[in-house]
Amino acid sequence: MTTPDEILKGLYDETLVGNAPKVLDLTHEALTMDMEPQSLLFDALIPSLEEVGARFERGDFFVPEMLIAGRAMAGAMEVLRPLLAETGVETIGKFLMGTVKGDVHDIGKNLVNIMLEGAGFEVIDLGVQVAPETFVAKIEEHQPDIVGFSAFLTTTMPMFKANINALQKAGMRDDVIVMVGGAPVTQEYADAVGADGYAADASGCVRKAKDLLQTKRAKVLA
Ligand code: B12
Repeated sequence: MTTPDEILKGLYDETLVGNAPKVLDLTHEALTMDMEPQSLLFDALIPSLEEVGARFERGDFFVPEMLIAGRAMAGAMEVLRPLLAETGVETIGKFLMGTVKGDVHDIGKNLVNIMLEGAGFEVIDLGVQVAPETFVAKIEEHQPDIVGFSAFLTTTMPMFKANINALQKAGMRDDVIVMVGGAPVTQEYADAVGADGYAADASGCVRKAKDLLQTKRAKVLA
C-alpha cells in the first residue's frame, strides 16, 4: 500500500527528473486515494519546480532538464485543472491574461488562471509571447475588468511598462485594472511600472483581483 507521503515524495522526485508518465500515474493514484489536489500542487509539484530552478542556477541543470520538468508538471496540471477550478459560483468578472512578449513561461500563469476560474472569474488566456498591440486589440475585443501580465525573466519584466504605455496610448488605461506577476516580480517593481496590483502566487492573485474589482465598482457607484 502506498502512503500519501510516498505519493508526494514520488511526485516531487519524478517531476524533478521530468518523468511525465510516472507523474501522471502518481497524480491519478493520489486522486483515487482521495488526496487533495491542492496538496499535490503545493506540497510536491511546485516545490519540485523550485528545486529545478535552484539546480539551474547552480549549473547542475540546463534548459532541457527545466523543459522536461515543466512538461511533467503541466501534465499533472491538466488532470488537476477541473478539480481545482470546480465551482458553482457565477461569473464575478472578466480577466484577460497573457505572458509578455519574449517570454515563454506559462506554468505559473496557467495556475493563476485555474485559481481565477475556480473563484468565479471568466478567464481569457492569450497564451505566451503576447505583444503590447495584441493586448490592446484583445482588451478592445473582450472589454475585461482586469488584464494580467505574467513575466518570468528579468529581461522581459520591462514589457509590463511597454504594455501599460500601449494601453495609455490607446486611451484605455483607465478602463482596465492592470495586474502583474511572475517569479522575479516584486511589489516594488509593480509600483514602479504603475500597475494597479501584484501578487506573488495564484491564491494571492485571486484575493487581490477581487479586492481591486470591489474597490473599482464601489468607486463607479459612488
Ligand atoms: C520551467 C522553467 C522553464 C521552462 C518553461 C516551461 C513553461 N511552459 O513554462 C523553459 C525550459 C521553457 C524555460 C526557459 C527559460 N528559462 Co526558465 N524556468 C523554469 C523554472 C524552473 C520554473 C518556472 C515555473 O513554471 N515555476 C512554477 C510556477 C508555479 O511558478 P511561480 O513563480 O510559483 O508562479 C506563481 C507566481 O509567479 C504568480 N504569477 C505568475 N504569473 C502571474 C501573473 C499575474 C498577473 C499575477 C498576479 C501572478 C502571477 O502566480 C503563480 C502561481 O502561484 C524557473 C525557476 C523558478 N524558480 O521559477 C526557471 C526560470 C524562470 N527560467 C530562467 C531562465 C534564465 C530561462 C531561460 C532564459 C534559459 C535559457 N538560457 O534559455 C529560458 C527563457 C525562455 C523564454 N524566452 O521565456 C530563470 C530566470 C532568471 C531571471 N531572473 O531572469 C529561472 C528563474 C531559473 C533560474 N533560477 O535561473 N524555463
